[in-house]
Amino acid sequence: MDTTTILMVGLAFVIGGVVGRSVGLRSRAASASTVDAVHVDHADAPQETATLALFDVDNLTSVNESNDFDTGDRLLNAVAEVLDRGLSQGAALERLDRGRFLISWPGEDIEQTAKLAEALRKLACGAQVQGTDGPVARTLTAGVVAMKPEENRTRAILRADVALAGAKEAGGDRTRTVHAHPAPSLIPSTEVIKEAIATRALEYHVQPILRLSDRQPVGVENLLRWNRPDGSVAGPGRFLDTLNRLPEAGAALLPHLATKAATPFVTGPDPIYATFNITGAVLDGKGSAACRWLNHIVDTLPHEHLVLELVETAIIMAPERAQDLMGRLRQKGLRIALDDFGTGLSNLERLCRYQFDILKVDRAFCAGLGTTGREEAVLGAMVSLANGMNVDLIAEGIESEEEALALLDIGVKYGQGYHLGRPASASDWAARMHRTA
Ligand code: G
Ligand code: MN
Repeated sequence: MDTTTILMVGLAFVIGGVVGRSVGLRSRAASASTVDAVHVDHADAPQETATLALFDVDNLTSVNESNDFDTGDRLLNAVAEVLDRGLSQGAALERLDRGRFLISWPGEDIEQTAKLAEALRKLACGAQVQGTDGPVARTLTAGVVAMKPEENRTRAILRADVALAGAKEAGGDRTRTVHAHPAPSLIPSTEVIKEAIATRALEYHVQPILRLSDRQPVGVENLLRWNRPDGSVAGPGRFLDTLNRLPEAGAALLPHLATKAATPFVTGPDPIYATFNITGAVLDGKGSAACRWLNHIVDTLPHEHLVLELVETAIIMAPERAQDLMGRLRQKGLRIALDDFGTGLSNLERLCRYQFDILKVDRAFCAGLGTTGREEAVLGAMVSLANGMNVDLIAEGIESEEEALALLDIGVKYGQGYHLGRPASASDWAARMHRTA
C-alpha cells in the first residue's frame, strides 16, 4: 500500500472516548470545533514532546466469553479508575477501544516514564470486578516510547503499539520500553525539503484506473512523489511531516500541486475522475496542513470527478466526526473509496461503519490469482459484496494480462496496476491520454 498524500501510519484501534475524572485529562471531544458545510478546521495543537505508554488488558476476550456481557466493560472501567487514580501531575489518560489505554507524560524522560508505566501497570493488574463465577481480573501489558522530535503523535502511538505487541509475544504481563530511537531518522531535514521545493522535485504522479472490458481509463490515482537528488523516487511517508512543518513553502505547495496534476483529467469534454489518498488526519480535521489541502482541492476541482481514497493505515481518531465529514463530502458529490480493501484497517468493520462508493481491492488478492483458488473465491465474494452494497470494485496491482482476464471472469469491472499503466508524472499521462488542462 502507499500512503500517498497525507501519511499517518495506522494501528488497529480508534479513540473511543476519554476516561478519568479531573486533572490533566486530555479531552479530545473538547478540542473538536465546528466544521462548516464542508471545510475542516485547522485546529491542530502544537506538537509538544511527550512520552507515551500504551496499555492493553490481556485476554479481555476471555472475560467477555465466560461472563455476563457487561463484565468486560466493568473490568475496563475498574482498570481506568486505577490508572486514573495513579496518574502523576501533568499526565493524561485516554481510553482507546479494545481495552486499551494511553497515558502521556510531558517531557522526554523515558526512564522515568518506564518506571511510572510499570508501576501503574502493576496497580491496574489488581483491578477486580465480580463476574458470573466470582472475581475477575486480568493482567495488562504496556509499550512505552518517547516521541521523536520529528514525529507526530500518531506515529509515536504506532511505535508504542509495536513495543506492546513485542511484549505480548513475550508472554504479556510486562512493560516493554523502546529506549533509543531506532537508526538515525531517515526523515529529511527541513533544509533538504526546502531544496526539493526550490528545485521542483516534488510532484504528483498519476496511475490510470481502467475499465477492464474495454481498457478505457475511468480515473487516475494521484500519488505524491519526491524525485530525490540521487535519482530515487520517494513516497510521502518519507517527507510529508517535514514538508508540513514548512507552512509557507511546503504545506501551501501541496494543494496547488494536487489540483494542477488532477485538472487535465477532471476537466475537458470527457472528464474522468481523480483520486487522492487520505488518512484519518484529514477526516478527523486534525492537522492544519491536511485540512488546508482538503479544503483547497474541494474548492478547486469538480466534485463529481473527485474521489478520496481512505488508506488502509488510516487511524480514525474521531469516528463520528469522520462520518459527518464524509457524509457532507458525499453530499457535495465527491466519492469516497476504501483503499487496499481486505488488509489492515480497510476491513469489513470499516466497510459497515462508513459509507463508501468504491472499494479498491488490495493488490495481495490479485497477486494470489491462479494459485490455490482461494483468491478467486474471496474476489468472487467481494464482487457480490460490492454489488450488494451498490459500490464499484477496483482491483489493484494487476501485473499481467492473465490477471486482468481472470478478474474480468470473476466479475471485477475496474482495475489498476503496472500491466495497465505505471505511475508517471501527471503531465506524461495527460499527454498520453491526449488531455490538456
Ligand atoms: O492502493 P495504494 O494507494 O497503496 O496503491 C498505490 C501504490 O501501488 C503506488 O505506490 C503504486 O506505485 C503501487 N502500484 C501500482 N500498481 C502496482 C502494481 O501493479 N504492482 C505493485 N506491486 N504495485 C503497484
Ligand atoms: Mn490508493
